[in-house]
Amino acid sequence: MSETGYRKTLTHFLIEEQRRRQGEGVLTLLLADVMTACKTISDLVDHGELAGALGTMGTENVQGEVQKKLDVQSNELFKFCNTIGGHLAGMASEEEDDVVTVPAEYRGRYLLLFDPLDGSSNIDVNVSVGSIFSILRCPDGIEQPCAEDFLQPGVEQVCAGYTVYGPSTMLVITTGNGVNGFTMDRNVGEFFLTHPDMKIPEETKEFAINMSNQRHWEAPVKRYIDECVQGTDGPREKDFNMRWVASMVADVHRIMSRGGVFMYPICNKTREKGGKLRLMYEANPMSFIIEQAGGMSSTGRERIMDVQPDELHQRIPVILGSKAEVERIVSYHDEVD
Ligand code: AHM
Ligand code: MG
Repeated sequence: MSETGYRKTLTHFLIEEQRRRQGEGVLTLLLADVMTACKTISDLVDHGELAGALGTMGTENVQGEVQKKLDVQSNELFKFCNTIGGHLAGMASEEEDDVVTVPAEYRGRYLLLFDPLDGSSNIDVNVSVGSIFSILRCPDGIEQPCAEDFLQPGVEQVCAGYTVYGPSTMLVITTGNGVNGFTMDRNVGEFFLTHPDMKIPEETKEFAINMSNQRHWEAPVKRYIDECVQGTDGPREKDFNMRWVASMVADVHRIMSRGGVFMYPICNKTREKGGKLRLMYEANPMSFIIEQAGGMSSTGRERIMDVQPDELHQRIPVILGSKAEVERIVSYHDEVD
């Protein structure tokens, strides 16, 4: 907060970041468009059934998942808000089979990837959901990007962020210079800096995993969770707590705030598909944020942001959160591999 008692707006924060980078302001303007999409989705989520936003569409997305009305509306909003700004060469969405093209007259130099409404199984029960996005540079000399142009490892991300539509709507963002959190003032319609320079607490007593998959897990994950559950009677010599919202954005946001580890590991149920969560729309942007906040993100066997993607909708095992915990889980994998 400033001496006057006023908080910095997201726009002012981004302009300061742009000066630091000596950028031209393109990313700042692009993010303003992304924020318009997020603010509008926040409003839809707020109104729920009043906005006719709940329920299913009766359609399936490219992943073969039943689409909720809000999945479809959020996807349309992201595309609409980000097409004519002139900053994007193309978009890719978890809800779309192929790359979303940007008409030639509007084409810019960045690529935007997004999961417009993550955790959509929670929409109809009025539990937190979120949006996740990742920004890459369009490779030089590409007029109209195709899927291959998006297949860049997470280390190439220019920016990543998520918006959690919870009791309050919060945006958490990184441009590679730490992580900052903003809370939306619904009356003013603006995000204000409320959580500067977020760092993941190192000390933790919490884990987040879907325990119903326990019988399908691999030995290293079984061992880690088993040791946590043993509490003061086991090798960790402390009691752990478990939380699972089943909205990655909400679960990761809790870990950003309180520390801990979030896992959707490879298991017998997800092995055929390569994992449950999507590399380009979920794992990479969240990994960028987690690493920038001092945490760690791994498949259990390699750093997620180093993975060279093979396809746009690729799935991947995810283990992220407080560094020492993730290191421990990776070491358990090393011991058996
Ligand atoms: P979605 O993008 O279709 O909403 O699916 C991703 C979500 C994540 O937010 C969450 O961590 C996970 O799926 C929950 O999976 P499960 O229902 O198996 O617990
Ligand atoms: Mg998702």
